[in-house]
Formats: sequence, C-alpha cells, structure tokens
Amino acid sequence: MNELDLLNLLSGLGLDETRYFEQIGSTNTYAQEWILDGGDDHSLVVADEQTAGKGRLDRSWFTPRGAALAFSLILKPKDIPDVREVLTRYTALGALAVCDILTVNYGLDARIKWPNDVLLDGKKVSGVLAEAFWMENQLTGVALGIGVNVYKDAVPETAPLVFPATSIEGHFSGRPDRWILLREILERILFLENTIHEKNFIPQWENRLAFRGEVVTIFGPSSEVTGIIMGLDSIGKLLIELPSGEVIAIQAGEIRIRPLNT
Ligand code: BT5
Repeated sequence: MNELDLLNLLSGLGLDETRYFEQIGSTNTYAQEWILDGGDDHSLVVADEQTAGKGRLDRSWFTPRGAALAFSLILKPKDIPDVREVLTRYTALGALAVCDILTVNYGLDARIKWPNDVLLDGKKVSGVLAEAFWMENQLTGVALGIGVNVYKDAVPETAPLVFPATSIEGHFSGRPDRWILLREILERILFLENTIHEKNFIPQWENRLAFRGEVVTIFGPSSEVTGIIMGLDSIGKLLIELPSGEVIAIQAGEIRIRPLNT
C-alpha cells in the first residue's frame, strides 16, 4: 500500500486529509499531535506497522508489519450534550462499527467485550482507544484509534495478554482484503457517527455485548466484583447484578472483564 493507492481506495467517503505510514510509533499519538497542529475533522492516519502502539491505561498494542489494521480517525464533535459521555460514546462508535462489519459483511459472530474490545469466538480480534483532547475546557478533538488483527501474524505470541487474542483469518474461509476492510469500517463509523446522540445508539451497542446474562468478574483498579451482566444504562455504563440482587452501574474505562470459567 502507498498513500496514493490508499487515497484512491478511500475516495468518496468524505474524509478530510489521509496520511499513510509504513511504520509509525502510534497512530493515536500522531493524531494527537495532528489535532494540536490543526488537523481537521475526519482526518485519518493509517500505518502498516506500529512500534509503540497504545492500549488503555498505558498498556501496549501489538501491530506487526503486513498483518493488521492500525488507524486513527480525528473527530471533532460539534454537539456534546454531556462531556462525561464523550469517551464512552466514541469508544462505542469504534467497537460497534468493527463489530457490525465483521457480523454483516463477513458473517462472523462478533461481540463487544465492554467497553472497547471486539471478540470473535470469545477472543480479542480488535481493540479501540478513543482519546479526547481538551484546551481550556474546550474539546479540541477525539482520536479514535482502532487496531484489528486481520491475518494470523497479527496475533501477539509473546506479549503479555490480559485476554486471549485471535485474527479474522482464523475464523473466515479465505483471506480478507485488509484495505477493503478498512474502507468498510470507516464507512460504518461515518454512518454511525450521525446517530451517536440518538436514543437508539446505546441499545445498538448493548445488542452486540458479549457475556450478557453471564456471570463475570470485573477487575477495577483496587477491587473486583462478580455478578451477571444485565446490559447498559442510558449513558453506556455497564449494569451488573450482584449476588445480593442489587444492580450496580460501572463506569467505562477502568475495568477488565473475564467470564468466570476462564
Ligand atoms: C485496547 O486497549 O484494546 C486498545 C487498542 C487500540 C489500538 C489502536 S491501533 C491504532 C491506534 N493507535 C494506537 O497506538 N492505539 C490504537 P486495552 O483494552 O488496554 O488492551 C491492551 C491489551 O491487549 C494489552 O495489554 C495486551 O494484553 C493485549 N494486546 C496487545 N496487542 C494485541 C493484539 N494485537 N491483539 C489482541 N490483544 C492485544
């Protein structure tokens, strides 16, 4: 792939500027600098390989050469009803777009491990990192970063994993085209972005949740809870029914989920 071919492939989507790198540290770090440097809404940075890919909470994300999708889309939300919801909704936007495409276009049973992972057959195939950048209480932009393990080589073998990983290739008969997949996911993001403040947005996310109705343990920074995943509340917090019958809502971003039997 080169930048010109990528531009051709993505033409008609309505993106602003697109930049392509054979190798980069992290597309999200690049997008952050680009936002500071005046990067416009719907600017896109794509890399074949990341040498310092980022997960949440200072974790790292593995993107070897030639095997995965790694990209960050700059979004500049215009209407933000509640700033506390920004990261929740943009994380959901990325995960839902990937999940929808894998389900509808590739016939795969994709599910979202709340809040930001997409699973195939219970294993992580994609991760989303939405980062919001602020200047004096003004949101300057969101870097919506998405990594997808397309081919088997993308699956980390040696990196310490908090959850089992897989690739699309491992579940699909044939070898999906990485760049067509990129176009499909972007198209879905741009479509869903228009619905992000609608009432039905969170229920769509909820419909794709993994482990719903199952007992899971949720690891927080300093404690853990075990309970049944009931769904999401109206702003996307995860609802867990505790053994006592009490239902609690858990805030995005600080937890990991494991089904009880893993
Ligand atoms: C995520 O974090 O899942 C967010 C990953 C976002 C990656 C994209 S790639 C484009 C953009 N640029 C970036 O620098 N980042 C974004 P988290 O839920 O914290 O999961 C991180 C954990 O996933 C790591 O600690 C590993 O255990 C595991 N992991 C790392 N690489 C993986 C891979 N390729 N496939 C599956 N699991 C992986």
